[in-house]
Amino acid sequence: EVELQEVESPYNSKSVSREGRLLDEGEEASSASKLQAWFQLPNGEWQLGKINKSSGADTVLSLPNGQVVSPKTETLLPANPEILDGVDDLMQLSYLNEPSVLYNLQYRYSRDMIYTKAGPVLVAVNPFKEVHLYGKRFIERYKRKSMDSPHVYGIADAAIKEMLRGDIKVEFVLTCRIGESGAGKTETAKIAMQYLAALGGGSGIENEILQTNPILEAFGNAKTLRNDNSSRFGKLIEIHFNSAGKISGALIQTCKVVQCAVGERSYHIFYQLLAGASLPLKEKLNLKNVQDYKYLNQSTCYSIPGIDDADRFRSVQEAMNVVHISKENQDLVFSMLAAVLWLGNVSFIVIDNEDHVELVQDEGAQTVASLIGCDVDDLNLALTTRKMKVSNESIVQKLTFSQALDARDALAKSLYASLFDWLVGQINKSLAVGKACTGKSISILDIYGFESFNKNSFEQFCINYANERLQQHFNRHLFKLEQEEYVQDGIDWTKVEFEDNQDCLNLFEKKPLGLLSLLDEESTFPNGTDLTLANKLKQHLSSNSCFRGERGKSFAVQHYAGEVAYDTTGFLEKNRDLLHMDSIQLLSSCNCSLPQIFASKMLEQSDNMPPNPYRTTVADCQKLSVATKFKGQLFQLMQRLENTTPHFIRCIKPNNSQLPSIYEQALVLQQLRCCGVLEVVRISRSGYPTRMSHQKFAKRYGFLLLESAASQEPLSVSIAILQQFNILPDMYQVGYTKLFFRTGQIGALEETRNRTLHGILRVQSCFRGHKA
Ligand code: AOV
Ligand code: MG
Repeated sequence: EVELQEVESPYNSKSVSREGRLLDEGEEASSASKLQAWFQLPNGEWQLGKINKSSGADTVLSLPNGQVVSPKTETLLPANPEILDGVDDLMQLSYLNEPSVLYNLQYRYSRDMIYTKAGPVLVAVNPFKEVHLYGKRFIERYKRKSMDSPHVYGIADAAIKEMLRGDIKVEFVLTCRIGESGAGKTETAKIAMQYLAALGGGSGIENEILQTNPILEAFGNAKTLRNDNSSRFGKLIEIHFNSAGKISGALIQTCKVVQCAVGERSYHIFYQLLAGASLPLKEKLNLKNVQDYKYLNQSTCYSIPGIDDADRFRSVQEAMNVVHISKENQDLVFSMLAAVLWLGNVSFIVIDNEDHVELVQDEGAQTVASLIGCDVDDLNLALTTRKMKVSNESIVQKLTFSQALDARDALAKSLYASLFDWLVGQINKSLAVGKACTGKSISILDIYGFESFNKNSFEQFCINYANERLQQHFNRHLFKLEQEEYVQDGIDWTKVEFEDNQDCLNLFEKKPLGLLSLLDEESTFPNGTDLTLANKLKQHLSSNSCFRGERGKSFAVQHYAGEVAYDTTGFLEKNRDLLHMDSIQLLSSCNCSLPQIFASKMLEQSDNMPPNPYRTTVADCQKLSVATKFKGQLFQLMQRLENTTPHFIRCIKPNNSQLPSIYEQALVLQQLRCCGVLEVVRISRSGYPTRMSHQKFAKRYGFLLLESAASQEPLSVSIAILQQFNILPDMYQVGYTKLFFRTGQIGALEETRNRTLHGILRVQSCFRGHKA
């Protein structure tokens, strides 16, 4: 058990009140022990100043650059004494104001101590450079407990121990605000996996688990403006252990909503394939240069500095071998990738004055047909016509130019999405836990965090909804855990209420008048448009305090992390995600196994659909809307989270340039606020953050007693100390095993103890001097 020791400065109890009164009126700080305070510059940055003089309303302080300022005292915030610089746990800070927290993280960051505890949460600040904190040597130290500074390894170790003790599932949750994406969630998840693999390894399956990373990253990550390796999917990996604590298997669940944006590099695997395919493979797939593919040449970015795509391709192939994806299947995977690329080059010509089109039977169309195993004519029919049933009669409707382009892009997208799901399925088969399942597992969740851009669309809408759900999970657990300890130790405790985001969740989920229901309803109306959707939302939801209608097609939601304005442009189309029955039928008629498998999966999904009024009817194929499907996946994920003991790691991005050693206060602060780190610490502290067992307390302070206690029982001694020092009853609680103190209470005791010890030492040394 970790005891939270509070280090207190002698000043705290007297000179600096919590309200920010820095000195007693008229008092001057002695030059030897100048008090410090936070002074805010006009640009918002906080600077640590030394107080020269304070006369109540005004304070004179000197800034680090020598400048002397005299602001109103009330504009200053108290700073922690130097002895608290860079503490391991923010809980130990006497003053938990924002500049103090920022300073503490920065102090550590500049010394490559990128991990800091915030009570029960681990904060990780992205170093954007190699830090020497990982690998065998460090794993060994955390395993032997010879090192205990905050670290992912430490959390992973606690999780393993916890799991082995009982048969609970343990969970890591790696979340952060990724409006500034690139905070380090995926890297952190890999570091945690490294530790689990090292401790639970032996059978070789740990290597298979580690090798899933390069595969999933190649197919699911892309370079974006914010992160060269941005995850475009959410992932939960459940690692199972046998009763001896060794890894027995794993299960991966993914949750996908984000599409690569035009103008950014697409998924890594396309570039890797083009750069790294062997000559025979290139020939077989008719591969050209990156510039030759429309889906890739919309962006000017073809490479990532410092990354060799060809080299990465070989790593992906090796990883596929490790997870037992056969050579034949690997070839099929690459064929599907090439088919997607070539689909982008498929074009149409208008054949009549009604804008109806026909496929251009060029190299693009022919290559697609041969890669997926169908006739070019069938491809033409699937992309340029639509079979419809009108009162039991089949009719064929010709598509217009733009409808045909949409059909083509939808086919490419669903081929790629199916391929990704199929790969995850293959990996899961290979890592299957099987009969040896003991129920002991540790899961790692690496999901996209809260996003807020200048323009927010359907993707952000889904991502932020997911984050509301996760935030609720975070709140419930942290505040529950903390309070459980009080209850266990039998202290009198009135529950602390915490910031609840239930209202926002209701705004999304309420039926029939919530954001998701209304979106689905509008998606089923043939005449629904983004504007009618926006109007409908405004009409029904304006009374909700988390909702605000905006001009035109926009609306805003008050999220836990701040208000986000969404533009409904494209919402209906993205939510309907039209893949026509004609395309599915085309895939099932292909003489290539993967398209057939994909098609039957799609049909299965539409067959297994529960009765749901919010279905979109597309030709003959009924599909769940994207938002409803996403909600379903999210609920499954949350259900699994609910049955676990979570450990949270919050990743923070210190700058937007992906550069080391740059710490932007405002950016960090924004993220700390969004992910509620300060609240967690604050709530933890509003309780009784300092805890000491009766024994320890009696031993530490017992010698200060003027009159010996009634009994030598630690509890009696403790009570006698509390009485002698006049500690007010509402400042502490006596538990069955421990004493619980509010912040700031141990300070005075420590001061007396130090003074007394100091005095004793002086007397002793005098005494020794005499003897000599
Ligand atoms: P993300 O997962 O949080 O973004 P990543 O984990 O991909 O962010 O991290 C982004 C980059 O930061 C990595 O590619 C590394 O260069 C660097 N980095 C992160 N953590 C470390 C570390 N511990 N040591 C060294 N470098 C690190 V996104 O997936 O975009 O939200 O959707
Ligand atoms: Mg990531």
